[in-house]
Amino acid sequence: MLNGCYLLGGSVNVAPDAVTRATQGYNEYEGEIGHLVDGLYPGNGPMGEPFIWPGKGDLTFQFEQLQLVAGLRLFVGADGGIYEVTAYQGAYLDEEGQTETSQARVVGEAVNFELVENSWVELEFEGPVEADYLELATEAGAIFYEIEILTSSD
Ligand SMILES: [Ca+2]
Repeated sequence: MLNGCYLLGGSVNVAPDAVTRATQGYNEYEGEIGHLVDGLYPGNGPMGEPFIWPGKGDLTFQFEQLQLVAGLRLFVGADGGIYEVTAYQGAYLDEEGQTETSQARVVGEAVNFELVENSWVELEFEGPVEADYLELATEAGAIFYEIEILTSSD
């Protein structure tokens, strides 16, 4: 279902360019969002610090302009889970810290059910989509070390 072939070839990580936020409210987290884009994760040298949701949560990524996004990959820790990403045009994080989608259009969705641990997990749209807002959701607790948002190089 998720072969990830084109994600690995010639794509560019734009996660450091995005405004990355966790939704607010009942989704408490531990660690810092900056840990997700510092380039450090287990296996590439220095261990890196995790970003942890004890319960569940949503992360959002906002771009100033539309980006052609192929998908997203996560380096997850010792807590395999199910991850879902939705790509929007026109969504934003409102003052309550929730994704506001009433004026938005969904342009892509991807889910990963592999439940792997201590590994990269890929979420790939059916094809690259033009999006200015991504929301990554988990249904349970999660440990993330790094997130890359991959553009299509074509
Ligand atoms: Ca990291």
